[in-house]
This record gives sequence, structure tokens and C-alpha cells, in this order.
Amino acid sequence: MKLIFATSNKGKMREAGEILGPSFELLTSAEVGITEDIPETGSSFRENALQKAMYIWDRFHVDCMADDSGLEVDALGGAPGIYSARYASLGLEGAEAEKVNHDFSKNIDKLLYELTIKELEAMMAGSPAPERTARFRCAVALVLDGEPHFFDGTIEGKIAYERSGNGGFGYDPVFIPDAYPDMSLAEVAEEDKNRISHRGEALRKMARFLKES
Ligand code: ITT
Repeated sequence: MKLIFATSNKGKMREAGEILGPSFELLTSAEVGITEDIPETGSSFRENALQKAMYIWDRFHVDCMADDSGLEVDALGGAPGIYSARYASLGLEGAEAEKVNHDFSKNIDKLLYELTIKELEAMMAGSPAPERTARFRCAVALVLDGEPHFFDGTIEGKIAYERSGNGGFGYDPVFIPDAYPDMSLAEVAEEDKNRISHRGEALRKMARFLKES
């Protein structure tokens, strides 16, 4: 099946190709001539995923999908959440924001810094250190004949104190999945990440739906 995947994230594209396998031919937005950033102004993963997929549908009227995903950290009240890709640029403007937008390393720096602040605050108040529990969430929006369908996935884990590993992308070097408590997601083999990940779960649900319908 041929599907346009409304993404400019190479990590997502690589993982989706592995998860869905050879019966799917995925084309990125760039491959169909979309070079601009597709707007993401929704207030949930599902809303943003649908906005990205509908951007493609409105132009080409072909079957397409999008993945909106992110990291929720309990001690930070669920941040960075839908702002995961641009966490380090929040509060900045213009060229300054542009410089760190989608910068995975700067996003991790900010995450570790914010967690350190929370720990210091707890220490000063004589309270126990906050838990470092977190999860990745993924919402996939599939648009078939103009109709939206949603598929969600989650992976639970904890935020490490420092980076380890070179695999994956984004926050993987500081995410310790519950399924592999001795390593970061960037140290887990790609096929194992895809088996346990938020993206793997959501995309396998989509594949099952397409097979059954
Ligand atoms: P597209 O919108 O072009 O698909 P994006 O990277 O901007 O790419 P999102 O808005 O969905 O995508 O933001 C997702 C961010 O969440 C991503 O940039 C990472 O920082 C983080 N993220 C999502 N899935 C991840 C994963 O499997 N491993 C590590 N970080 C992940």
C-alpha cells in the first residue's frame, strides 16, 4: 500500500519503514514536494497528527498519515508533551528560537536541567526527590478517502541522569524503558525499540486496521 507520511523527521521515517515492512511504500512530505514546515497548532497529539495528515490530503487527495509524538515527564507536569520537538526553543523568539528548534541535544539539556531544578527544590523543602517516571506517547492519524482514523501507543520508562547510547533519535539517550531497565532506548537494538515503542504500538494498530478493513 502506498501512503504519504507527513513527516520531516528521519528517525520516525526509518522506524515506520521497519515497523510496517515491505507491504507499505512510504513517501515523505519532501518526496511529494512539501518543503515548508507543516503547521502543528493543536492542543493534543491527535489534533496535531490530524493537522499534519490533512495538510497532505488537502493538497493531493491521496491516502496519507502522520505521527505526532512526544515525551511526558511526571515531575514536570507532563512537559514537554506536545512541545517535545521544540522544548529548548520555548520562550525564545525569532532567530534565537530557530537556532535551537528541533535540536535534540539542546532539548535533552533543557530536560535534564529542569529535572535538576525540581530535585533541588525538593531538597530545599526537605521533601523526597521527585520520581523520574515518564512515557513517550504517539498518535497516528491515518486519512483514507478524506476520513480520519486514529491509533495510539505508549511506552513507560524513566529519565536517566545522563545520556547513553547512539541509536534512535530525540530523547532516546536519556529514556530508560521499563522493559530494559539497564539501558537507554538509544542502546536498545532498533528492532527491539520498534517492538516495545509507542510508535511500534500505534503503527501496528494501523496496519491491523488496514488489513481487516
Ligand atoms: P514531524 O512533525 O515532521 O513528524 P517532529 O520531530 O517535529 O517531526 P513531533 O512534532 O511529533 O515530530 O515531535 C516529536 C518529538 O518527540 C521528536 O522531535 C522527539 O523530540 C520526541 N520523540 C518522539 N518520538 C520519539 C522517540 O521514539 N524517541 C525519542 N524521541 C522521540
